[in-house]
Amino acid sequence: MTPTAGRRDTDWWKSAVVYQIYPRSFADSDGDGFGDLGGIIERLDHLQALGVDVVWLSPIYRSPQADNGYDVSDYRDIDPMFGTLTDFDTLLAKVHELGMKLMMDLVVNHTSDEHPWFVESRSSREHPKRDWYIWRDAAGGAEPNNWGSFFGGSAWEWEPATGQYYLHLFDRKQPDLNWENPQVRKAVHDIMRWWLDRGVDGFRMDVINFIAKADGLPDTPAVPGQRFAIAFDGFAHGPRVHDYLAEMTREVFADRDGAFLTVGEMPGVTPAEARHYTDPARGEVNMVFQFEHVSVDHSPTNKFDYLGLDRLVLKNALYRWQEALAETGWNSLYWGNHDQPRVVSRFGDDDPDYWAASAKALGTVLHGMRGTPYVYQGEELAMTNYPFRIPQDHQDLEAVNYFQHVLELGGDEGAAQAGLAKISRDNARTPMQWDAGPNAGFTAGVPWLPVNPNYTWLNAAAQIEAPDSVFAHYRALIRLRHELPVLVDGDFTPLLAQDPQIWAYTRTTPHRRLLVIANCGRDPRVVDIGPEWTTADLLLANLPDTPTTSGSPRLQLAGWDARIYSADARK
Ligand code: TEU
Repeated sequence: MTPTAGRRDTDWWKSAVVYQIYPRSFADSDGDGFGDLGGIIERLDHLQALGVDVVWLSPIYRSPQADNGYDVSDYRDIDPMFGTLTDFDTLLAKVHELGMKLMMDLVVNHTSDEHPWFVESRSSREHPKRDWYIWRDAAGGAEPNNWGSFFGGSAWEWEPATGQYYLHLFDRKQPDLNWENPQVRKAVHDIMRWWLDRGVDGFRMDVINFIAKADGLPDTPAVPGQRFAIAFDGFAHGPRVHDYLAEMTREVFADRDGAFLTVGEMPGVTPAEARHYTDPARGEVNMVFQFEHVSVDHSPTNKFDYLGLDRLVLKNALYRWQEALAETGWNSLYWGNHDQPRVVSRFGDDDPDYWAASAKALGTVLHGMRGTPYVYQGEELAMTNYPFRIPQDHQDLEAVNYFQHVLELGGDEGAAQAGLAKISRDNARTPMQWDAGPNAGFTAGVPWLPVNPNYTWLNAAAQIEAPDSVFAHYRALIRLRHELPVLVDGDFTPLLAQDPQIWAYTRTTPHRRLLVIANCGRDPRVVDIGPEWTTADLLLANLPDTPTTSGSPRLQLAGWDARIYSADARK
């Protein structure tokens, strides 16, 4: 929690580690089966023990919960499921007391259809708020264009009462706001200021690269066999998105003292665009969440079509971003979140023999890179995917809609079920596993989503004190980031770039050089790392009995062996 010495206040987030809480699944204090703010307050010691700097809360605003809170009906209140504004103030004060910061999730590409703005907007074509959303006439008796919703079907919903369609890139209960209307932008700035006045330290902005739609809302190229297609060319990085973000910075942050963090979630963002978004001179956001490395194992047009993992593609996706933002901009580093399957099951090896080592190895290669690392709740324990048996085990609307769609089309149910089990967002949303007691210590009631049955041995209580646990390894990685400026500022240089199994790279400043190396596979490997590392110190290893210095230019790496070596750069 001590920012790296000498760092300017304004970019404190470069040496920070962020922990994401999905409140619904973190800890339940009142026994209703849903996590809540009281539960988070009771578990802050866990975050303190881990040593993270920032807590990011997935949405806790008042919401009908069609998309678990990513459908907001009141931006200035807490959903009763999570508690009250008073609970929020208590939580914020405690987070600050412990020396951490708190980042809110800002969901403003769309609102809930139950938000008063939309209720007014849909009430008549003449209402002043009509233009706050995106309404269009039918085109030849059908949808205005061929844009598909991320959650299946058309992105347009017909409103018989006023005879027009409205746009929703996500669920029909999540209508898109019209950012071209300056009143909409001002309303968003007001919300942000309201939360900053309350004391929050920043915002993670949901799909913020979707807020500016292409002029005229043109059709997107058709995908064979599909009536509707995801129209990235029509809504991602639209004409005025950079203006809107720069305006937001000016309006919300410019005249405010303090150190804030802004992160833009940006599906489909390219490195070149990310350089623009995160160039400090442009004043847009501090960093973005890119999606390249979490898209490598499924079809680009159907995320439930699992294609298998090519480790070289995965590695090079992340390396490419390291190199692209080396001079300008800043990376966020993440393996998982509430939308992605569990990383140890997805990119690691959740067989009991390799589960811990692979989770630690993945943590090592991610936390060794240049950027701000994010830890998604339970990742520090190496929580795994859920053993789904039947399609009805999934609650997420994305999964439910998808299976329904496959049934309607008479598609391959078995393949759909297998894809859901691997990729469904519910994998990451099962309750946090605190201990081996009933419901893993998550709730005294009935959990809203079943606890993963492996909680009997995979839980926080079993790991916090154990010196060789995954938790202990993550704690060590976080401590290193705080202690070593080279992890924050050092240049990144890949080694063995064409080797799919070995992840190796150096980080260098004029004073120090680090070697991060991991064998991401079960087979042992011997790797030549060059004579300059023979006298290096071993800083961190994930397997017992790793030699304290490398000693030889050839490293013998066991399956999922991961190490960080350090050397004086002047020697
Ligand atoms: O996600 C945006 C997004 O594009 C995907 O990651 C999404 O989760 C979906 O899987 C696409 O197939 C953000 C939120 O993180 C997500 O939870 C919300 O459902 C979504 O926006 C809408 O607010």
